[in-house]
Amino acid sequence: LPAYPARINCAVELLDTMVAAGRGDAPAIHGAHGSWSYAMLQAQVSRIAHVLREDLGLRTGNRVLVRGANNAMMAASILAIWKAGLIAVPTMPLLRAKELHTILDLAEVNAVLCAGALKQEMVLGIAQAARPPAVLYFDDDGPASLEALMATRPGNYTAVDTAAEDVCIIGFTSGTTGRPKGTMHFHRDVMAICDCFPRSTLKVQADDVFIGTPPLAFTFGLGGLLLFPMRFGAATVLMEKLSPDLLLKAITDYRVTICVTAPTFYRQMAPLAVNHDLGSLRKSVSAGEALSLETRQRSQEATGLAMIDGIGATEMLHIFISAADDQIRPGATGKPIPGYTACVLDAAGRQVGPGVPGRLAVKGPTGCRYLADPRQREYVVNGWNVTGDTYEMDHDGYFWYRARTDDMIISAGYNIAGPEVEEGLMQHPDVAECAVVACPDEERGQVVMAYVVLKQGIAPSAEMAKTLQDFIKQNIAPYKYPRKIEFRTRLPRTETGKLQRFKLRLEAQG
Ligand code: 3SK
Repeated sequence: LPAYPARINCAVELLDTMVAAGRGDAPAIHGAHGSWSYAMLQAQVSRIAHVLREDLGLRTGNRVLVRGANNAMMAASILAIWKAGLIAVPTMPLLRAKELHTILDLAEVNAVLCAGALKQEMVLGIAQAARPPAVLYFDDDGPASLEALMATRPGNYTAVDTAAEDVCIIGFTSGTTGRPKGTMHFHRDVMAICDCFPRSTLKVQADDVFIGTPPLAFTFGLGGLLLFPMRFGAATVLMEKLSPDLLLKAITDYRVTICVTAPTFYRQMAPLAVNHDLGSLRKSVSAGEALSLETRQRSQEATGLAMIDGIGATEMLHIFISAADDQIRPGATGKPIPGYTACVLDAAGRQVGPGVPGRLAVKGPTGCRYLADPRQREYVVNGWNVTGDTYEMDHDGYFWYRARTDDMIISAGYNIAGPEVEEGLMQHPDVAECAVVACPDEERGQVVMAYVVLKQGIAPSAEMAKTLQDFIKQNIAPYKYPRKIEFRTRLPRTETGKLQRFKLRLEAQG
């Protein structure tokens, strides 16, 4: 890993240096806004940076919540926030007002850049915020849109001089309890993830073209679909609308070489692959949830490519264990990528040897820094970042996924905190009690399963289940809704009344 200077701005490193190095005319982003070269992207980023500092009056270190589907304006907004010396707080497009206002308050957000299509929930979220921030909408034709202000600003901007250890991003994770945690990362952390996995394992080249599904608001997508290609002067296809067929078609249309998505999407794409020309594809990266042997095999049959599995965490910013090419051992996630070390810990925090399952712990150039959250002490112990995953290491140093250690449900690559869905269900007037656990699912890896006790006099029915599902979709991000609901007359509890969630987890596993 290069030693970064004490003062760097990652937008300069990723964008301005590429243009200065002669890649100005090379394509940077393809998608809904057409194709933007590196020089076009640089000009748009500069205009947004002017708007942030001069129209919104933001000052170095201020926080900007940014929100939109994957496209060039969303990417330019994040880069502009960095170039202007501000801190990006990306949020998932599907979040609802309740989740947005929590993030606005926790991160003490000063301003918001939001896609026009997501205005409704944003307005509601801002209305509930303790200190409502200024907001500008993009991909919006209103007279006060971000684009209208950008049109009045020049396409060059001298980046704010930032320290390598200034925070540039606060990535939110819903945590196991549903109480969101902000993870803070420095400019040098952004550079470090670009110089680790994509350099050593993925081996990105300047003529690569990336595509994939994770939102730019999730650090998996931000790195895999924007920062990694930019670090190498490569191109990315950012898709606002996603379906397996659309993605496969785009692979053909843009001659894509690297696909980055979660196992669920690979499973959906596999049977459709025969209808598409995937001859340009060189690599497929799978992360965000555990990759089963079956999915690896099905995908390999469909594309002819050995999948590059990986595990990352918002706390670590990106992937820290992976394997590619002849290093792949099907079933294992891989080995710590150069720069990182990993081990397995027992319940007392002691390292255990090969073949013994325990908590996966990792250290390296990036690490967990929660924003004002006491859970920091649980995540970082003796210098190790202790993840929520149970792993086993083998004698060759490969790491094998075993299970989630906590209440997190990973469905189609989305992290969903069971307790948050429980809280949502409890808001419904007909629900007396409930418990939410993961249920294994062939298609999505896991799905959210709710065991619900209805209030006296309310009859369980398919309509009632549908009502509860719709209720959750309206109140929290729709991808969190319980796809399975089972009505019970009571839930298993200890003598002291503590819910025995583990019993339900076992039941859900069949
Ligand atoms: O494995 C994950 O879930 C992940 C999380 C954050 C960033 C990157 C990855 C792969």
